[in-house]
Amino acid sequence: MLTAAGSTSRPEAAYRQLLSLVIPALNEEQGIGAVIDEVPRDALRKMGWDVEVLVVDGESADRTRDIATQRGARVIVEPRKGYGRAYKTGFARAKGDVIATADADLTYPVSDLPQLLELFEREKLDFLTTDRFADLEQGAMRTKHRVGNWVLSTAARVLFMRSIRDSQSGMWLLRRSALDKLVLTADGMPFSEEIKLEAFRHPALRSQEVPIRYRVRVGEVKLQSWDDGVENLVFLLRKRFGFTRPEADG
Ligand SMILES: Nc1nc2c(ncn2[C@@H]2O[C@H](COP(=O)(O)OP(=O)(O)OP(=O)(O)O)[C@@H](O)[C@H]2O)c(=O)[nH]1
Ligand SMILES: [Mg+2]
Repeated sequence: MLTAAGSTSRPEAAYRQLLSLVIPALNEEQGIGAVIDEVPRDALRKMGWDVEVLVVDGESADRTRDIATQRGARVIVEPRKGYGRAYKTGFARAKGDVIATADADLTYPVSDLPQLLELFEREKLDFLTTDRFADLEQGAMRTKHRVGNWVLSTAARVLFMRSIRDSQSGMWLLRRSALDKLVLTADGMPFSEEIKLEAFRHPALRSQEVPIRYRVRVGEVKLQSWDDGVENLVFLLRKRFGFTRPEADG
């Protein structure tokens, strides 16, 4: 439509899109409020994006759910354990055209969502993942975790021949239309590497990894370095050599 002045005017509502930020949370009362507050809603709104925040709570025993609700998030309770399980449930309930993810522990730069989304749209990506090694705040990743992440990322690169530097990063952007093309079987921590490998090796999807700042965690560490590391490695091998089967969904 042309205005009297001759410039193009857009009826705003017709061009608005929805971004869903999905956050899995298990006993994260120290971080969840600040993560939700960090969402740069005004900057995103100016870019034409509304935001819904979905917190997928694993029956936290602390105030996580209350705090998230008070901050305006939609809270979904998922009693079935697991990081991947939480994401599968969150993705199924998210309404956005694009889905973004982050932990509830303040490690990921949620305030950078406008820049990440701008790049995502400019490059017409279907999936964007982030590389935490590019800018690690001091103390953000203990040596043990850094070595483990390096081993897992290298194994993923070698086994799948994809140039992913950080196979364990938990901040992604995903176009809803790409979701159906990804075979996501993992219920636990391996979900993180699985979603990247699925996206990067799909011939019809455009995927990219971009550097981010990774910050020191608030709240209690849940990761069991050794158990989770081994589970991730076994998962990689099984996925590479064809032994994974989709776990019950719903
Ligand atoms: N709903 C749900 N959330 C979970 C579960 N396990 C972990 N989470 C959440 O998933 C996110 C990632 O888990 P983290 O413990 O931070 O794992 P990590 O980032 O690899 O490890 P850190 O370096 O300690 O942060 C956090 O927001 C957790 O609260 C679960 O079983 N259910
Ligand atoms: Mg974390």
